[in-house]
Amino acid sequence: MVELGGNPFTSHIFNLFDATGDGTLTVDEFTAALEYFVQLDSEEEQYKFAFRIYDKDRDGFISSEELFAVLQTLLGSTYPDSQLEQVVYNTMSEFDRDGDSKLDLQEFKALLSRDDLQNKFSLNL
Ligand SMILES: [Ca+2]
Ligand SMILES: [Ca+2]
Repeated sequence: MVELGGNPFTSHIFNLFDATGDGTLTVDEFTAALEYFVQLDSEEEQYKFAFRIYDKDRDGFISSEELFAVLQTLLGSTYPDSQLEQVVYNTMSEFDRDGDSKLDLQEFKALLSRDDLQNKFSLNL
């Protein structure tokens, strides 16, 4: 049983993953969600699915705050906020190609296409 805190990201991810709707996320539900993700037909579908998880206000962009929120949920128990902020900063510096301080789907794809980052971002799911 995975218990997550009461922040907005939590309810968002519950809506996506909490099959029983009981407000908690079982390991089975989490595994099922990940299997669904892996089995999505095309790479394009996988990217869009992942993008939806990060883009919690659904404005079509991943902001620094949204990226940080995901990292904190996934890695917050392992790494201090200061380190996660550094990851967000480095990520934005490298992948925000048009300089609007947000990642669009194309920029996000470039991010996920990097093998080392893919491991970093998905390892602890
Ligand atoms: Ca957004
Ligand atoms: Ca951008």
